[in-house]
Amino acid sequence: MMPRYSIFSLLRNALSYHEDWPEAWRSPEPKPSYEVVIVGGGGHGLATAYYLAKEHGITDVAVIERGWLGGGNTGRNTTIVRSNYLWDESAALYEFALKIWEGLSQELNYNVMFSQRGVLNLAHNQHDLRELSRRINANRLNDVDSEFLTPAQVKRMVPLIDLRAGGRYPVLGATLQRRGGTGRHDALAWGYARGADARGVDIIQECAVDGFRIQNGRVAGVETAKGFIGADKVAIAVAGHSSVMASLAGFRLPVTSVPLQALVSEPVKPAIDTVIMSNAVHAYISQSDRGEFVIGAGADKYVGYGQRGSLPVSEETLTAVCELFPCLRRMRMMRQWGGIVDICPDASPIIGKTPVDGLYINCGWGTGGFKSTPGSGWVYAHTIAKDEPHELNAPFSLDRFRTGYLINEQGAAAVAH
Ligand code: FAD
Ligand code: PYC
Repeated sequence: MMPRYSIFSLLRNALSYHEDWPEAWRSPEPKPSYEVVIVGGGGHGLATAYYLAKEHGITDVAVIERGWLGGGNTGRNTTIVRSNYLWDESAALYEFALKIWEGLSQELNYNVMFSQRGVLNLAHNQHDLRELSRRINANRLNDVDSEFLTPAQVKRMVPLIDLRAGGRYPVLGATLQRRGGTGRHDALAWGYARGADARGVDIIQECAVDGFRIQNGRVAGVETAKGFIGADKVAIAVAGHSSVMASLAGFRLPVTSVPLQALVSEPVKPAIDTVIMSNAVHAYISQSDRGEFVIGAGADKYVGYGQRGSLPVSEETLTAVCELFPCLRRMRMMRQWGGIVDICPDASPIIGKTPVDGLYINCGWGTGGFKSTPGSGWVYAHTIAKDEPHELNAPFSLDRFRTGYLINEQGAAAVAH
C-alpha cells in the first residue's frame, strides 16, 4: 500500500496526544428506519454493510452493535487465515475469502496486516497421515495450494519443534498451505467500519437489539435499547448469540454455543515465523508481531456464555504445547480469554434466508469464521440485496438441515469440538 502520510506528518501525529485526529467513523443517533439493519458489529456484520454499499449501492444501512466494534469473537480470535477445507462447497467459499484477503489492505486503504507466513497442520499418527493426504488431494482438485512436509522438512521450517513431542505426539509429517497465515483481527473490523461509514452506513454502538417486530410473517424492524428502528430487511450476524436472536424471532437454529479460549505469552524475540496447528493435541501456536506466542485451545465441552473458557482445557493445551516445544516451558502466560462460538452439527456455517420474510441469518462459523469474514460479508450482502443466495453460499442454507445435504467439516475445522 502506498503511504499516505509523510514522516513529518507521522511525527506531528505521534506528538499530538491524539488531539484533532479525525474520527475513523461517525457515531450517529439511529434514524427511525433504514432499508437494511444489520445486527452485530463484528467483522461479518461490518463487511456485509461495506459490500451492501459498495457492490449493491445500498447505503441506507445501520449496523447495530450492543458493545463495541469487534468486541465479540472478531477481537478474540487467534487470527489464522487459510482455505484448506475438505469439501468443494467449503473450499470454494474459503478460497474466495482468501483471495479477497490478498488485496484487502489496498481495497480498504487500511493495513489489515495480512501475513502469508504459511499454516502447518501436524500429523501424529497413521490416521492423521491418511486424513491429511486426503485433504491435500481434495484441496489440489479445488486449486487450493496444499503440500505435504516430511518430519525433516517440518523441522527445517520450525527449528524449535521437538519432533518426538514427549513421546505422546511424535510428528510424522504435516500439511502446509503457504498462502495461509494471519491477519490483524481488530484492524479487519476497523477497516470495514471506516469503509462502510465513508459510504454512508450508520454504525451505532452500545445499543443491544432485544426483539424483532414481525407483521404478517415479514420483519418490520428491531426493538433496541434506543427504541424501535424500522427496516425493510434485517440481517443477523451475532456469532455466539445466534440462537438467542433466532428465538426472539420465533424460530430455532441447529447450533450449540460453547466457549473457545486462547492465551498469549510474554513477548520474546522472533522465534516462530509460521502457524502450527494440531488437531490431535487440540493446540495451535503462532507468534504475533509484538513477540507474544498466540496459543489456542479446543472448545469447552459444555454450553456456556461466559467469555472465559475453563481451566482444564487451557492446562491440557499448554501441556501439549510444552511437549511440542519444550523450550517454551518456562514462558509466562500474560493473558487468557474466551469467546462464544456457535457450532452447527456439520461444523459449517449458515448464510441465508430464515423462515421470516426479510430476515436473514449468518451464523455457525464456530471456531473458524475469522478467515472467512471478507467472503462471508460479500455473499451475505448479495443474499440480502437480491433476496436469494449467491452460488457460493447457496449450499450453506438453513434448509440443509431439512434436506440432509450437510457439509461435514469437523476434520478441517482445525479445533476439536
Ligand atoms: P463477532 O465478532 O462475535 O460479532 C458479533 C457481534 O454481535 C458482537 O460484537 C456482539 O457484541 C454483537 N451482538 C451480540 N448480540 C447482540 C445483540 N443482541 N444486539 C446487538 N449486537 C449484538 N476463526 C478463524 O478463522 N481463525 C482463527 O484463528 C480463529 N480463532 C478463534 C479463537 C477464539 C478464541 C475464538 C473465540 C474464535 C476463533 N475463531 C477463529 C472464530 C472467529 O473468531 C469467529 O468465527 C468470527 O470472528 C465471527 O465473527 P462475527 O462477526 O460473526 O462475530
Ligand atoms: O479455523 O484456522 C482456524 C482456527 C484456528 C484456530 C481456531 N480456528
